[in-house]
Amino acid sequence: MRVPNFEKIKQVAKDAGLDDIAVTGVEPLFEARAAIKERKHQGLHAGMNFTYGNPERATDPAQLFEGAKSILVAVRRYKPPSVDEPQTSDPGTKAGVEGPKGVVASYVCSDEYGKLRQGLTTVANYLEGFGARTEVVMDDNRLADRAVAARAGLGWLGRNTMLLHPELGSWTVIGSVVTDAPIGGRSEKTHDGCGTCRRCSTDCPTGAIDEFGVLNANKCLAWLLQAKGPFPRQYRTALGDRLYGCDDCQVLCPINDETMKASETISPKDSKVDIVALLDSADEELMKQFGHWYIPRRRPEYLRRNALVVLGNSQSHNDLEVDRVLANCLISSEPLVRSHAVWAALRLGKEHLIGPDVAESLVEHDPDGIVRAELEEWGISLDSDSQ
Ligand code: B12
Ligand code: SF4
Ligand code: SF4
Repeated sequence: MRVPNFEKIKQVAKDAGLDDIAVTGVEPLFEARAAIKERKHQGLHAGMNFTYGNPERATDPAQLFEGAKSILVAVRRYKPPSVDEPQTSDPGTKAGVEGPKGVVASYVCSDEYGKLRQGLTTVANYLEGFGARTEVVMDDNRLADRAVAARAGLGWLGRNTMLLHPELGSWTVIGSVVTDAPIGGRSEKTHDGCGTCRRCSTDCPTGAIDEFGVLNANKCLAWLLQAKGPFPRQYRTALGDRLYGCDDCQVLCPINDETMKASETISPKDSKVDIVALLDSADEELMKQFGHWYIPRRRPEYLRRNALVVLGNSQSHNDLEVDRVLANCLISSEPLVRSHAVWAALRLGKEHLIGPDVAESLVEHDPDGIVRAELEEWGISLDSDSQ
């Protein structure tokens, strides 16, 4: 096999829209393996699968295929949210004028992973032109992307666990091309640049980051929005207006200050979702619009669950449209939707939507008792004949 030159690969990657690329070997990522196992052991993974499913494999790139020798790791930057326009602090809107909005994290506002995959595939095709075997790997269970990127020298792993690239910051997605071509040009690891800063730990809305580089997914809003079951009551207020993903530990990170000032930012039209329209949409329409998100069990009621928490946090006390969608959600056939509608209605002070007659019908077809439990949290208990 002719060996491709790394400088030429860099040019191919740049032309394919990748912002930086570096090379490393396929040796196991022992530190990452220990970290993943430790998180799992402590239950900090909140039952997630991903790299936690098989930590040995996710940290042993040589297992990707026999003869794999090098990994080209690339980052692609995406637009951060606008700093001028608060994304998460003011879920309320002028009642009846605009209606409440839910905020979507920047990385899902456009198809960033699709563009990353395209760029990586171009690099892979280039290598294949030399007779090399390749495998594109990104954001799946087979490889710990941040660990391999850090080893390749693309940045350091910050306290918030993000890969912090010295020039691009953390507004990047990461992917790799694993190949049997022996590619030279390995870089040094980037030194830690967090120093004494602790901002992501102190300012995370739920306190999900405690020790350096340790995230407790049981508290992380980005995970809770994707997790099954009722949204944990103790984090509903902290959710604010986030509908999908959370960008706080990137927005507040000083390493990102320059990139946030310099870059073009996400337009609110791409990052804000109309909550009333979402709750009005039929299942099919919801999946058509948001089906590319990670939605538990691919069930649209999880989108409604998240939207109802956002709605409860909004200031829409006097919006008749809000009353209308809440009343519809209170008669949903899904207990998950009804229980979150109870929370939203009562948090907005709309007790009139839940009279005694409504409360009794709410707990019909509630096999897990989640609607009843929600009512009880608000001091509304039902006598035994309504069970
Ligand atoms: C599971 C997962 C999640 C989970 C858990 C995240 C977590 N921190 O564990 C949830 C759903 C919460 C999540 C959220 C987000 N995610 Co995510 N996620 C993943 C996934 C699939 C696996 C991550 C993983 O292996 N976690 C296990 C832990 C143990 O590993 P780690 O987080 O990488 O932690 C490393 C460091 O902390 C370090 N470490 C551990 N201990 C110590 C101690 C010290 C002292 C030091 C220095 C380092 C250190 O070693 C660990 C192993 O590499 C990856 C894709 C992939 N296949 O790798 C994407 C990935 C990490 N996610 C990504 C993104 C964009 C996000 C969000 C920003 C999305 C959003 N806006 O909502 C948030 C960010 C939240 C956060 N602070 O992490 C990007 C990150 C890009 C980048 N530049 O870093 C990835 C790489 C996807 C991709 N291919 O681009 N994610
Ligand atoms: S994504 Fe949000 S909730 Fe999760 S650790 Fe970062 S700031 Fe905290
Ligand atoms: S906020 Fe501070 S401690 Fe957290 S990742 Fe950024 S620089 Fe590091």
